[in-house]
Order: sequence, then structure tokens, then C-alpha cells
Amino acid sequence: MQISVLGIPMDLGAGRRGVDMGPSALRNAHLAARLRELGHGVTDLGDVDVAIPETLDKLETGGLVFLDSILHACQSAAERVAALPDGVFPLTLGGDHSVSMGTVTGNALRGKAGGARMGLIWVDAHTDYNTPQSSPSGNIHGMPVAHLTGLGDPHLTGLGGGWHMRPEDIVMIGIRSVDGRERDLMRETGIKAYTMKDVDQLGMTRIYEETLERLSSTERLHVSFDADALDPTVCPGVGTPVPGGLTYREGHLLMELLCESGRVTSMDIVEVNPILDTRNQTAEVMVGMAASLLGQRIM
Ligand code: B3U
Ligand code: MN
Ligand code: MN
Repeated sequence: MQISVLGIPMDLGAGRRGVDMGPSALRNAHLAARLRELGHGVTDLGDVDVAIPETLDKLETGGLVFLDSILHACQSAAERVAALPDGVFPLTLGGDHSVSMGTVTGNALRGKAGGARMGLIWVDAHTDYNTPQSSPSGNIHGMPVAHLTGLGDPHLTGLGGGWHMRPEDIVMIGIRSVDGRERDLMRETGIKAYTMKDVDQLGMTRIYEETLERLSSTERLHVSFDADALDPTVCPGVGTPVPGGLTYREGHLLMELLCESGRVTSMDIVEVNPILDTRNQTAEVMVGMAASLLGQRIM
């Protein structure tokens, strides 16, 4: 397979600095070499241009912090991904999770004017389903899924030119932190979320099987993997660590099973924060997750 790597070095949507260095940390953790060892062709497309926060007024137009610059970076990411030829696997590197408004949109629009029916597997401690109205923090990285389904700020929901995710085509795994009004919105839309309680009770294999069944009428699958889904002992380099996360093996098992499904056509790795990390451990773990999704086998 041909894999195209694209970085979106943006931390404008997060509450603390540092995830803008995520793409560098992942490249330093030998991302391309690991994927080439698996027999893939890897092209690194470099990074999308992202504004430097120190050069900006904190409040740009629209009332949301850095809205204009986030919108611009997501638009560029969407265009770059959508322009990739069919058959190429886009591996997009954040950046905070607001980058996925661009990458998911770009992947859905790829090869299909008007947008494909794409399933979205959101691996995260958080549901990222706040709107500007419901968000307690105002940070846009807590809002991407809401905007992908058409809820929230009209500039951000307009990214796909009218294309939106159907809530029934989204499955979240690893959830253990949801805000009050965000929970109400999640209930109203009916997005399926597997919490850590579900992971403990059902096990990852059953969750995987139910997820694939649920997304069986979609054309292809996108995996958006937030490093904070994994336990902070495994991935300490994240801005909003939440105890009680996925184990190293649960993360790998999910990626290995998704690989076997043959249905995943794109992936994001987001929220890797080298400033908060221990010797690049989080980037190394996340490169391993990508390798498992892309075919690495123990035997
Ligand atoms: N739900 C909180 C916290 C949060 C969401 N995503 C991350 N943190 N990484 C919020 O700010 O919306
Ligand atoms: Mn997230
Ligand atoms: Mn998260």
C-alpha cells in the first residue's frame, strides 16, 4: 500500500501548548521507517501551514479562541487529503484533535463529490462532542465531533461544503470523561460510545465486532486515535490525561482487529504532546499503534 503522511502542527484548539510538536515527535519515533518495514511505500507530504499563536490576537472573529486560524488549517488539511489519489492511505498527524474536522472531511470527500458514507471510529478518553455553547473550556479540540455532525459554529460545520457525518456512522471507544451538557447532546444524537466500563465488561474483541457490525453499511472506515485514549501510564505526553484508560494491549488489539477487517482507509494520530512526555514515549507508542493498524504482526 501507498501511505501519505501529512502533519498538521496545530495546538490552537487545545488548552495548553505543545501538541503542535506532535508531527515532529512522531517522525522522530521512526514512523516512516516502521511502515516501510511492513512493505508499504511511504511519502511524507510535510506539514500544513498553521498560524503561530504568538502572532495572533487570542480572540479572533467569531467569539471562539483562534477560530479563524483553526478553520484555515482544517480547510487546508481537508483539501490536501481530498486531493490524494484513490488507493493511497492518508496518515494524518496532529496537532490537537480539532485537526480531525479537516482530515475526516477531506477523507470523506476523497474520490467522491458530495462525500462518501464513511464510518468514523473515534478512539479517545473524551467524546469531543461539545459545541461552543456547551463547552466549559471553550477549547475547540473538545468540539470536533459535534461540528462533523453539523452542530455548532457555522464556519466550522461548513468545512465539508454541506457534507456531514451521520451520527449512526460514528463509534467512540475508550470514553471516560464527558461534560454535563456534552452528555445531553450525545444522548440526543445517539452516537454509540463504548466507555471504559464497556471495555472492562465486554472486552475489546466484542466491542470491535459490534463496531464493525454497526458500521457495516458505510463504504469505508476512518480511525481517529487520540493518544489520551490510552492510559496515562502508557501515554503520559498528552494535555488532558484521564486515569483508567486503554492498556497498551487493548490499543494494539483494536488496531490489529481493524487491520484484519481490511475496511480502514485512513487514520489520524492526535494530541501527542512532547513537552509533557517522557523521552518521546507517547510518540513511540502511537507509531506502534499505526504499525498495528497497517499490518504489523507478532508472527
Ligand atoms: N471535555 C473537555 C476536555 C477535553 C476534551 N478534549 C480534550 N479535553 N482533549 C473540553 O474542554 O471540552
Ligand atoms: Mn480528542
Ligand atoms: Mn481526548
